[in-house]
Amino acid sequence: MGKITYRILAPAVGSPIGQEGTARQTTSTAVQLNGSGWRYMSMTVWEWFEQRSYHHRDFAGLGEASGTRAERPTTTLIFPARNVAGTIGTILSIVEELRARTGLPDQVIVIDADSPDGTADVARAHGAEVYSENELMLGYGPAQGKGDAMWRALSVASGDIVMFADADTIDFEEHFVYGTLGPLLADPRLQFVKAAYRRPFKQGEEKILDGGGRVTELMAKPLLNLFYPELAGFVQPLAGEFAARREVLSSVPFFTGYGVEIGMLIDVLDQVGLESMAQVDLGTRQNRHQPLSSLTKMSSVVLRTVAAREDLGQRLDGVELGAGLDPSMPGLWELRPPDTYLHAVATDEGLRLDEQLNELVERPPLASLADGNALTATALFAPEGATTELLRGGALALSHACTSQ
Ligand SMILES: Nc1nc2c(ncn2[C@@H]2O[C@H](COP(=O)(O)OP(=O)(O)O)[C@@H](O)[C@H]2O)c(=O)[nH]1
Ligand SMILES: [Mg+2]
Repeated sequence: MGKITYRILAPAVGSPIGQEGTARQTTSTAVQLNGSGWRYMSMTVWEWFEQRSYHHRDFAGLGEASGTRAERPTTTLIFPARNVAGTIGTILSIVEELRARTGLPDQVIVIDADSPDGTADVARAHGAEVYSENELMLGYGPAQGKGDAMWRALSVASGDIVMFADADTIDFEEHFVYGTLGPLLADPRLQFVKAAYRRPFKQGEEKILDGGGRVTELMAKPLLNLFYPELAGFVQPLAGEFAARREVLSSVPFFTGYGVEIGMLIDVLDQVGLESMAQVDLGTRQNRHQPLSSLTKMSSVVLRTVAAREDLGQRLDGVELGAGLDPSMPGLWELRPPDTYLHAVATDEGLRLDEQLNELVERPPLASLADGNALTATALFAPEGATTELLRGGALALSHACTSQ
């Protein structure tokens, strides 16, 4: 398990969906072996990229006011929000303007992390349906990060199509909404659409055009190339802006923290196949940057999410690695429990080893719950008791930091 074999079987049969352009002559239908067995692909990554990449301009008609509203599936837009009082108001105003003019989206939800900066009040003042992430799916206890908030919000989403979007976007525009929903509204065969965009990196006045998205470039894309090459055509595989039919979102599990995006991409691929997935170019998106010290943790979560899907966790749990070793010697996880991320840093006060609890938790598909508040969360690599303290003869000071991400 986990080992990938990639074989070419037969000519491709993928059919273009409303996209112009010449399909590149290249490798054809392939089959892939991964943790869940052989998987058939009806199109290659090149064909997918050609045929399933849209531009928001393709759907500009959705942004135009129309007296007679066409019959179409209903839509919900969900914003996970933690301390975004500075951006959520503007974003919601833009969405409301679009909604008043076009009826899109039908429902706007803000799922707030009980943010101390007053995010919920700002969102309410702008007419959104606001929930505390800790008040939904109460049986699961306090929410554990972005993915958990998204999963809980899905339980109150009424749209046939549900879209998520980050709420820390500085340059949000209405085409983010109709552009992402557009392919799903236009073609009933599509099930899932991910946003694509350029990500500038901005520090003070300095702006580097494609300097953002560091976790995406340095962790997610290399991982997908290695383990899920079908998904290598996604320009922003970790984008928080994506939409899917509600049944699809309800049929996949959600990782609770920052593993949610990559985990969902993998699980949706498994559910609906590459030909039912698409991406849409939204132009440029500028968001709030996190410090490198946070991105290293985020990268670790992305890596462990893929490892979980590839069943690498079991191989890393020490059983295989420890096989044949002297049982009186400390096991691997006595040195480093799988839920901890050890981050060694140099500081003005000397070298420091930070230990972070990084629990990888998966929420079950909503559709699998008879009662929305059932209590069956699955903890992967569950930690055993408190984290271990490591002191190296006083040379390294140990500091503990627990985060849910
Ligand atoms: N409700 C909720 N929202 C969160 C949480 N963590 C992040 N978010 C929101 O999710 C979106 C993306 O998160 P962010 O930290 O910016 O991730 P990044 O853009 O991938 O670096 C933003 O709107 C955040 O405010 C959380 O724990 N709970
Ligand atoms: Mg962000």
